[in-house]
Parts: sequence; structure tokens; C-alpha cells
Amino acid sequence: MSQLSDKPTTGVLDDLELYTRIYRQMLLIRGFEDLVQSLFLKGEVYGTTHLYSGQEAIATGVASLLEERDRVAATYRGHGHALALGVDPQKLLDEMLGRETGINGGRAGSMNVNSLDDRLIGSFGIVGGSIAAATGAALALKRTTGGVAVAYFGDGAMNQGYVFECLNFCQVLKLPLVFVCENNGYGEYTPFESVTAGEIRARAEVMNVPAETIDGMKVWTVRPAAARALAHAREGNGPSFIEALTYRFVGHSRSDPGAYRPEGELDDWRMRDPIVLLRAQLEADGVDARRLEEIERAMNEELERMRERGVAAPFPSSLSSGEFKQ
Ligand SMILES: Cc1ncc(C[n+]2csc(CCOP(=O)(O)OP(=O)(O)O)c2C)c(N)n1
Ligand SMILES: [Mg+2]
Repeated sequence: MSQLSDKPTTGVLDDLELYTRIYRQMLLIRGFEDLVQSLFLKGEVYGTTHLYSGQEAIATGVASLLEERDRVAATYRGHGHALALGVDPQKLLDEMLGRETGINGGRAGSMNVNSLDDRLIGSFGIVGGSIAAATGAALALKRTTGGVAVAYFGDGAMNQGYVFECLNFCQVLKLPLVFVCENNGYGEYTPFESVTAGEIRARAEVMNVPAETIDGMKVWTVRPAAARALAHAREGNGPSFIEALTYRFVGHSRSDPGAYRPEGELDDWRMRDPIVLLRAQLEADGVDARRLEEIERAMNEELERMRERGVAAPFPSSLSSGEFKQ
């Protein structure tokens, strides 16, 4: 990390309105996750949760380049992927709360959200499951609309056999799939280096799949990498692989305080908070700080209204309140 220069210089962001919208989206994702966590601690959220806090630049950067005909397969850490695609945040929150007004009628919960209208074909609790689903989607897209499929997955998925099967299958058939490995350094409580040999990227390169490792904390680094991968797929050249280096600011899931992390590691990564980095860059490029503050204030209000509506929403008619509570 130390070799990365985070000091903002001017003239970096090529489209200030676009990046300001992305900034708002990243605030929404972070605020949404904070809200889910606080509701979880109050016993309002059903099942478990895996939060996306810290990884926002990846989902927002990739989603900012997707077209209507593209499709996305997310992981169980998928609230951020869903929000970046435009899933209605109120419906997503209601889903967490198990309400009938949820995006999946309150029956999917945190880990299994999908919304075909928003291009999200699923969130997958099986590690790497998103890759297999996205491969199927890529096959269908190649034969129909010409859209591109995106698979998000973690560093932990790299040791699953079907990652190789899908990479190989996609490369042989030149399927339009962008593999996005969100390397946050851990699979549950295990540092990825202790279970993963060699470079992650090399596993794609050995099949001649173009691959790059990027800084996943800077959305303006994510976007060009995603643009290259998407263009490669749209031109009929098949899959690409992006390893985005990132960090989750919270534990693996609901009950994990993250005590296995070396002292100071979280603090170091927090210095590279993707929201803080983007804000500093926006200001360096000339966006008025007061405008960004106003966006933040309005977002906090919106989240509070969302919370009020969510906890007041009805449960599915076939269930009585609390029936599935753990
Ligand atoms: C096939 C499979 N094996 C094991 C698990 C249990 N499990 C859930 S999350 C996880 C860690 C995955 O880590 P990573 O892919 O790096 O994603 P991250 O949680 O860091 O986003 C494991 C082993 C599972 N859900 N599916
Ligand atoms: Mg991981």
C-alpha cells in the first residue's frame, strides 16, 4: 500500500457530473450498510448479512459502464452490487427486514437478492457460484442481445474448481464475460495468501484471458479497467479478468468482530477509504465542497426516511411477524 500515491492532483476526473453521481451512490451503499448493521443489532434483520463497506468503488465503477442488455451475478456480499445497478434502496431494505414490500417479497433476505429488471440475475451464497451463473448468462447473451455478463466474486473463490472450468469455457467459446475478483485479502477469517498459491491474475493469464490487477479503492481506476474489459467482450473477443485490490471495513458477516486482522491493518486501509479518496479527488478537480456536503446531508435524511418506512412495512401475508427470526 505504501507505494500508492493517494495525494490528489488536479485534472484526474474526466467527467465531474458522472463522478459526483458515483460519489452519491457510494454514500448510499455505505449508509445502507450502516443502516442494515444497526437494524441487525436490534434484531430486525432476518438471517445473516455480509456487508460491502469498503468495496464501493468496484461495484459503482463497473456499473457506471453497463448497458441495459448486460447482466450481473453478485455474491452474498451483494447489497452494493444491487444498489449500484439501481435496485430501489427502499425495496432492498424492506427485503432485509423480511417485508412483503421487499424486492423479492421478503423471502430472499440479504444473501439471495435478485432483480431481473435491474439486470441482477442473482446473488450467490455459494462461493464462486456467481461465476457459473454468469457463464450461463454470457452464453445466452452471445446468442441473443449481444450484452455482456459480469461476475463478481471474492479472492476465496479462486480455489474453486469451477472458476477454471468457466474461465476455460468462456475463453474457448469467446463468451462475453467480465470476471471481477474483489480481492479483500480474506476468505472469512483466513488471509488469502495462506491458502492461495501464486498470483490470482496468473490463473486467467495461463488461458490467455487478458487480466489486470488494479487499485479497487479508486473508482477512477476501476472504470477504465472495466471499460477495457467490456470493450473486449463487446467486440466479440471473449472474457477478461480484473483483480481489484480492496478491503472490507467490517467483519466477514454479522457475528465477526474481525479480531484475526493484524493490529493497524484496518486503520491503514481506512486511510484509503474509497469514499474519502473520491471526495478528495472531486474537490481537487474543482467540485465545491458545499455541494458534496449537501449530497451527504440529503443522503442521511433519505436513509432515515427509508428506515422509518421499512420497519413500518407489512410482513408477507402468509407469515406472522418474527416467524423466521434467528
Ligand atoms: C462452496 C462454498 N464453500 C464454503 C462456503 C463458506 N464460505 C462463505 S463465505 C466464505 C469466504 C469467501 O471469501 P471470498 O471469496 O474471499 O469473499 P469475501 O467474503 O471476502 O467477499 C466461505 C468459505 C460457501 N459459502 N460456499
Ligand atoms: Mg475475500
